[in-house]
Amino acid sequence: MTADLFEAVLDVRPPREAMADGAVLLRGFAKPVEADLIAALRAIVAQAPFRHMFTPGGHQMSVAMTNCGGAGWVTDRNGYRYDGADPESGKPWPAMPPVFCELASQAAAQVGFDGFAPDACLINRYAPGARMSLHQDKDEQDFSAPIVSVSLGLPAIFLFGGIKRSDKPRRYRLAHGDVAVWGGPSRLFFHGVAPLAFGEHAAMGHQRINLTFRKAR
Ligand code: MD3
Ligand code: FE
Repeated sequence: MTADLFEAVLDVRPPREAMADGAVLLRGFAKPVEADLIAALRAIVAQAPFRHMFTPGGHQMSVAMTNCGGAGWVTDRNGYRYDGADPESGKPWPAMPPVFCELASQAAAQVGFDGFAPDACLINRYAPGARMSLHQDKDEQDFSAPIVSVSLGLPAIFLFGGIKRSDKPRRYRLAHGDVAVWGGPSRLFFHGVAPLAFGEHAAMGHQRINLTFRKAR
């Protein structure tokens, strides 16, 4: 408790933390471009609004999603897939803004994945109570490319398991501006997000947004 209070006041957490082999958390890495990210996000959502997709099992997701880039991740009664077009509009997903692509590529390079050029950016919106159950990201063609995630708005508890579903997840707090890179052996690790706690963030309000950059094709 006292240690947590000191950490909150002094912000003594290290800027870079290894979570697993190939998985690195870069705290605050997106802060220098946060205003540009938020402006670009607004423009994307005006073209391709957030929606609650259905899983193949028929459940509606608590997380609302949209995409930008050449390939967008979608789920419906037919399954999970990448689609070049937004099924709601029939139009291509909005282009990936240069500030998104450059941030993802620079974060990957920090961790030793040079030349990361994502073609997909899934944008997840969590309202309080929204969660993502434990899963693997395996709808992509090439698992040698890492995944980069950028957290904005309210903090979340990220659950990071192992290669087996039964591996006990460790918990990491992901806050506004944090960027994580998941490559190498950790690329196929199970992971999820605990139900979002209520709160208010100065720039983002009552929500958490996560940008997940992937090489899908
Ligand atoms: C670890 N999103 O969209 S991003 C997802 O915060 C997803 O919205 C979460 O999991 C979110 O699929 C977590 C962090 C993340 C993304 C992919 C990973 C962590 C990962 C792939 C392998 C291991
Ligand atoms: Fe995932």
